[in-house]
Amino acid sequence: MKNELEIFNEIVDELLKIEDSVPVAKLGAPEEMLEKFDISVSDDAMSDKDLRAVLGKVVLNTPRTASRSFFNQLFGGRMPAATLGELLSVMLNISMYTYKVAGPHVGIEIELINKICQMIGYPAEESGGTFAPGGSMSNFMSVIMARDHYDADIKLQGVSKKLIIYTSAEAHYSIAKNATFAGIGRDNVRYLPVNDRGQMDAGLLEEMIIADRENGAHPFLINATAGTTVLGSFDDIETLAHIAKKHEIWLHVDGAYGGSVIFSEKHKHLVKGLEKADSFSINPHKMLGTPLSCSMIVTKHKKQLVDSFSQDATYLYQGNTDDYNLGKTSLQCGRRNDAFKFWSLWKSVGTKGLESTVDQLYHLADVGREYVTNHCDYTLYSFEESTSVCFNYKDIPADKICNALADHGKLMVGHGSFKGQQFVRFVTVNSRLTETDIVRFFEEFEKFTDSHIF
Ligand code: ABU
Repeated sequence: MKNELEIFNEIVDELLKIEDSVPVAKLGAPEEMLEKFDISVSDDAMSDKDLRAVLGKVVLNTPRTASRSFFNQLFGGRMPAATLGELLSVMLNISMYTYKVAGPHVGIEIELINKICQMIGYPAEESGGTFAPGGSMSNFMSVIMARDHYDADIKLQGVSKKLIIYTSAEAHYSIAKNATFAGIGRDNVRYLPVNDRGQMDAGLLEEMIIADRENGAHPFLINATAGTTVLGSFDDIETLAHIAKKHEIWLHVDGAYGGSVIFSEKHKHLVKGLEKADSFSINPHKMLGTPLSCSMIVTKHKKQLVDSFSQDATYLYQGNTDDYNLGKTSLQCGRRNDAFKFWSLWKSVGTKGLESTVDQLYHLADVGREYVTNHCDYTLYSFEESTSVCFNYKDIPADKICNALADHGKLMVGHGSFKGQQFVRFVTVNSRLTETDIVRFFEEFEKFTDSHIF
């Protein structure tokens, strides 16, 4: 590996330099880009020199998500200690299903799960969780647990009832996909309207549940969102928990984007009532700067997690109690180690450091919102207590500006829409940025937009 590690260091050195000097890689059209490299794999081996050249070229032409000009998706930046943990995980190449092959990493994963459960106020003895390959799959696990909790026979017999999921019109798109995967059907997801701030209108929820029951359907899951993908809005968990309890329906809180507020004294009120939810998902790869993917789901019904996901396999589970064989509560069989990088970060900065990260992201969003409200060419569409700053500039269509910015290698920022209004969605999820970077974004944005015809 010595040679490969040298190549790694050389390429990473180049990457770090170029991230600073040219923060956005000019992509061009896919066909054009793919012609730049010899992408094909062939029968013959390649020399180390040629391999190094092609690897370097690919890396340097890849979108620079850790740069100071990337505001495009709900992740970004590179927390050093988390990256170190990830690199070591790659070297170790373990699979998280058994203690026998994962050793201390089993304890590390359990520690993180227990800590999150404790922070949100789940009872220690009955709670549990796992790492899933992304927020969509964490949400999927909540659907399966809720479904099996409603009717344990489904695990053996399959779905034969019209089961109903309730969520808001602003919920993540995985809810629809997961309804298909779980045998529920996309037509059986009820999308509740949202208020002007993007929060689920819980007033209609009870009526819908009662009507569905009267029509012979089976409401089994309410999916709340803590941080919607566009506005970053938080549903009112307390109210939803009350309805869920009254009607004996599983409540899941999708905190993939905003769930990290649990680390912040200042912002955790946004998930008030979270301890009453049956399950909760959180993506440290979003607000906490941990490399993709790092997603966790925790539940206060560990028994349900085991019932829904355990399956014996004598060729795999050989020795040690199931408490240490994490494959008994996971979605997949072979499972990469997503815990170590988050643990490495947490160890390095402490809970207080993670709190500072969350507070810094909200502060950067305040700086962005303030800029927008103080400059008359802008219209603001998002609200405080969100790390998404949604705006339009001089009424120019947001998609046109965002695409042109990327095509010209200037800035990476995306667009979204809410209630039919399209806008730029600028997200502050890279905590290594400063106020200066936020102001610089707007200045570059204006300079570019004003010098182009849209
Ligand atoms: N869950 C991924 C959302 C991606 C985005 O809105 O940027």
